[in-house]
Amino acid sequence: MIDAHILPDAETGTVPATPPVIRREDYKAPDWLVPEIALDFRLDAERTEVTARLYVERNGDHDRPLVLDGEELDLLFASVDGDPVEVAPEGGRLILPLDGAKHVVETRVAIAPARNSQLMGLYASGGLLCTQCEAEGFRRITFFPDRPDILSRYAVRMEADKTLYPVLLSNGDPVANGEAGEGRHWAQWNDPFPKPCYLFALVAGDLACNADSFTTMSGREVRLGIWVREEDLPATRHAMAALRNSMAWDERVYGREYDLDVFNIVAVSDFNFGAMENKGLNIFNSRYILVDPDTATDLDYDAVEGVVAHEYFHNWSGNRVTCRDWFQLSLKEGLTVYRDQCFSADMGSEPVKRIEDVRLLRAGQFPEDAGPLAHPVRPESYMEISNFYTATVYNKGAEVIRMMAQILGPEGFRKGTDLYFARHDGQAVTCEDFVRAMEEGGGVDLTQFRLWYSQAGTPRVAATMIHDPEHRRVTLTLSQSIPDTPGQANKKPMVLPLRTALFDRQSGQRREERLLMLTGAEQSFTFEGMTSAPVLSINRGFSAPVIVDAPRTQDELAFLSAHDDDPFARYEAMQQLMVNALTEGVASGELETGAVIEAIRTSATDPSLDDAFVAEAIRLPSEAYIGDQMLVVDPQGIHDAREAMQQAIGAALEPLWRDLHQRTARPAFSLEAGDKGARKLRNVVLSYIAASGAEDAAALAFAQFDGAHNMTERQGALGVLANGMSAERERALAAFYDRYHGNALVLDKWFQTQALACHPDTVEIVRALGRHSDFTLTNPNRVRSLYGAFAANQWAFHSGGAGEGYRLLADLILALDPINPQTAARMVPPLGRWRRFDVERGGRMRAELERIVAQPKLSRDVMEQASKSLA
Ligand code: 0A1
Ligand code: ZN
Repeated sequence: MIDAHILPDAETGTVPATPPVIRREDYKAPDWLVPEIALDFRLDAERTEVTARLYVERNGDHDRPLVLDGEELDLLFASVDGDPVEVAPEGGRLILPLDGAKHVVETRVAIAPARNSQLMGLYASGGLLCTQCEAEGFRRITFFPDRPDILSRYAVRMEADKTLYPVLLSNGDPVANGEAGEGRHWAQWNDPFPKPCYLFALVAGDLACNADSFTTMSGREVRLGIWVREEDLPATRHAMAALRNSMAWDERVYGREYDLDVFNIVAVSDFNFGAMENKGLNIFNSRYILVDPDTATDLDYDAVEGVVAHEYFHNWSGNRVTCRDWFQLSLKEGLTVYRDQCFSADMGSEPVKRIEDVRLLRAGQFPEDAGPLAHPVRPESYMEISNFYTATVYNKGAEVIRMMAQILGPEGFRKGTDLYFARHDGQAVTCEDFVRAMEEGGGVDLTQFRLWYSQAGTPRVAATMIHDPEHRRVTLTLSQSIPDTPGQANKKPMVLPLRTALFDRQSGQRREERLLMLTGAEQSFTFEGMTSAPVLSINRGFSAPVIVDAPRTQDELAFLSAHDDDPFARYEAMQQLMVNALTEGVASGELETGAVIEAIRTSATDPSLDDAFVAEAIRLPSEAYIGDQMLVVDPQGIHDAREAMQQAIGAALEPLWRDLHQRTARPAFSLEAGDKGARKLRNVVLSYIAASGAEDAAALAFAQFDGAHNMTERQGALGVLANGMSAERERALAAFYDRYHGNALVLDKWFQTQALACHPDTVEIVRALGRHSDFTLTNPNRVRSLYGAFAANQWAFHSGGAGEGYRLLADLILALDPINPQTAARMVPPLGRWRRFDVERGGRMRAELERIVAQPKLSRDVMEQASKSLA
């Protein structure tokens, strides 16, 4: 069958230069509904036959045919109401004129899972057969109207070789199984909940199960299973605990109970994204399930907890209430990310979680919102929906929900979500439906707030403060502006909830905290009873996802970094202090280090702060973040300034670092919060010792590497060594490889650490690693661990005078595109940032994008990203 991501033009048979654009405003309700579907799989990696019986019903009064989507399907047979029909797919789709109101349409197709390198539809991964259908993968399994507003009840029968595939799983509840002769067996699964086809899933393989159970709030017993290779069973314990905690949390916080008798999770090695919330059968990238102290860092443990929760929470926010069309993706993703963020905050440290989430937003979403791929949380159009699983839809979408929760308050927000779930259970709905439920449940008017869904770009807030000693009054004037983004100019002022407080400089006391609602282009707020000019603490807790320009001296920022009682604001003051020193250092060539060193000393010696927070507070902002604050990014200048700052901090406070390095050592591993915090701080401290230039630094790092009883400290030390040029660097990398090369997830870390290194030869090292016998284009984790990390390494990626880094990435994109277009497309945005760099670098980046779009058989995925990046 034709390859639908390069769909030939129906008239000419040529590949269109740019793929067609799908628009939100063109949404039409489906012509035909499919309330029931029966699927029968004869599974085989080389050739699987799929028989689908669709019970279709005409939707409304019309005479349009039934149109079934299909992609790379070999049609073997079709019938309508039992009568065979002669029909050939047109542009991949099957078009069937039907007379009556209800019909039974049956098709049989053949597909080839073993040759499915896109990892969409039914594919083979490490001896397993598994599926990925979101967003439009179901059409690669069978002919079906592949859109999320068609909800069907699924009955699934699978038959497969009993030795190769002893375990057969699908959505819903298992109802029967048996022998099929000739060494084959079968299983039947029925899912009583109508669902869109993107939530369909099937897994067949030789899997072992970590089995547990959970009693729901109404007393129902749910069987839980995490299915992995036998040898990986011990590494599923943390995921199981996270699942049980998520189930209890969703009952307690949102009143949401699980609804089936079984809940299964399967871990697979080859997966395009993180995980997938298929009804009752979540499928995970194994990196978000398998953790043990020897192979996983604390960040990995936290990611497992967060992603398990995320997928579980989708059972309500996504599955029971789903999306009408893909423009509404943030309806389920923004809400579910917000839910998983709150869950993780409850399981660990709320301030540290908030800092991590904001760092992620600033690293991934702010640049997206400021570049050629900027789009609203609810996009208006797309060429390939896979390209819209973005930081904007997910993370900015979560910030939008967080702001609503803040405006409504906890009770109002809960009333809003209760109303949303009750009103729309079993429906496919829109972001607008969600906002309306919030308005009604919370009793607020969100008319202007809706702009958060439609206007792209990160709002900027400028603050000025005037103190009038005579009237003991402070006037805070705030103005907002929203930058133009592709296709959007002259934007309207938005609703910006800004938690703000004023601090008395003398006493160190907080005078007042208010939630200021900035809704106009400019507004003034007054604070009475202020005898002296206070220090402004604004956007506390990062209450709005905006950039604030508030003129505060380094001295005031140092004051806030030591005295603000909002932990996020305290962290933020420190970051701003560091950013100011670094950007001024880049501009003037003279780095002022004193204020930063003193502020770091204050935080690092403050006994009231926990280690995890201190680790966040004292870390320098990344090179990329510093670049984001500049008009034109100067990768070399930033690198030099940051290294010099790191060195100055390392040297000035060396005794403190050595003391902390010892104090944070632990005799044994535990996941207890204090121990996790100690490990986090220990790694930051080690990097300062290394930066100090101390002679024994490499030896100390190697000792940490070699003696570590956990991966957090081992990888932390490896990262520190990888940045340098010591003999220990090579020894550690070789030892790490020898010890872990049999474990794919840890080997990813070996690739990633080298690609992230601040080392003058990183481009060459990455090029060589791309040819390493353990490197493969067919595994997305491996590709991301090498090239994704490299493109995020600002200094290395932009260093080569002739644009070597850009060429390396573009070569990768072109080589990967025919194998896995989704993963290839996700590598394009770093090149699309060309406007942020000097003319020479920008020109070279553009040239690579032009080389990409000139490629004759480009996928729709890469074509969209590369052509938009050039515009
Ligand atoms: N809905 C999933 C993300 C996801 C989307 C597409 C995929 O296809 C390759 C896979 C996963 C989530 O939010 O977790
Ligand atoms: Zn999700």
